[in-house]
Amino acid sequence: MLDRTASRAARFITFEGGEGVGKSTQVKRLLVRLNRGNIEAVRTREPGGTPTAEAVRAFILQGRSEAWGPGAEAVLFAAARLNHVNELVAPNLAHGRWVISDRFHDSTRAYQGLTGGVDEKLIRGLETLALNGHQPDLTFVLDMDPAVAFARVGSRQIEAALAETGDRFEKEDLSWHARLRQAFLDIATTNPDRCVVLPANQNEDALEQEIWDTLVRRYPELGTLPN
Ligand code: T5A
Repeated sequence: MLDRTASRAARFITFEGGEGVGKSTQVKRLLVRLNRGNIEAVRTREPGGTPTAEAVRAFILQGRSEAWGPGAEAVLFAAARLNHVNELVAPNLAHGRWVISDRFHDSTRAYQGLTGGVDEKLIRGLETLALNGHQPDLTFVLDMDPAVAFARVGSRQIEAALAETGDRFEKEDLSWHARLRQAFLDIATTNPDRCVVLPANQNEDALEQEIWDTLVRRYPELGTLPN
């Protein structure tokens, strides 16, 4: 594991939640805001972030592992995560750069574990391997009714369905996504020091401000940066 003692101020922030709740939008906005304050930060995503992990992403999201079941998919996500952590997350933190990730290990807990039914012991074991000691410092769980979130990404889904390229998990029905929403809320309840749940059904500017206010409360040194 790389040493983070030389760069204590660099934080590892993750964004989690169901499909279409606005994670990518807020990850991009946070990066801009940090950079405006001369804070070095990188944006990444899961599955993905490195060429190897992006290849695993394409394989899973095209549905090529679907028949193998959620247990095998959890292993694939963990393999991608291990590469992502070792090649991108850990080196950037060690160099003092904040890392902002669009999804991370809570997505495996929620999708494959709590919603997909994969045994918790397997999920925990894979987590120990893949995180390699790099727990996020803070996780924003963006929460909203999945029916409303689906309306946001609706046109994209219809196009994907027509082209038969629909994302593996967007194809699940609404009751599945309601269970997924509850899974993220349960993860936040059991990790109150790390997770902050924010209502995502508000406009982009308002949500960005709520995220920033949360960060400033937790890391007061950010309060001196320009808005
Ligand atoms: N997965 C992933 C697992 O099963 N296990 C794992 O371990 C991991 C890591 C990844 C898939 O893989 C699964 C989960 C996923 O199914 P993805 O593309 O990363 O896929 O994830 P999605 O959640 O599907 O990404 P989306 O792009 O659909 O959702 P976002 O990022 O939450 O939403 P965003 O920001 O792209 O916004 C969606 C739309 O809404 C608008 C945007 O402009 C955009 O059009 N929007 C808003 N509209 C109104 N108000 C707001 N506040 C808005 N914010 C954004």
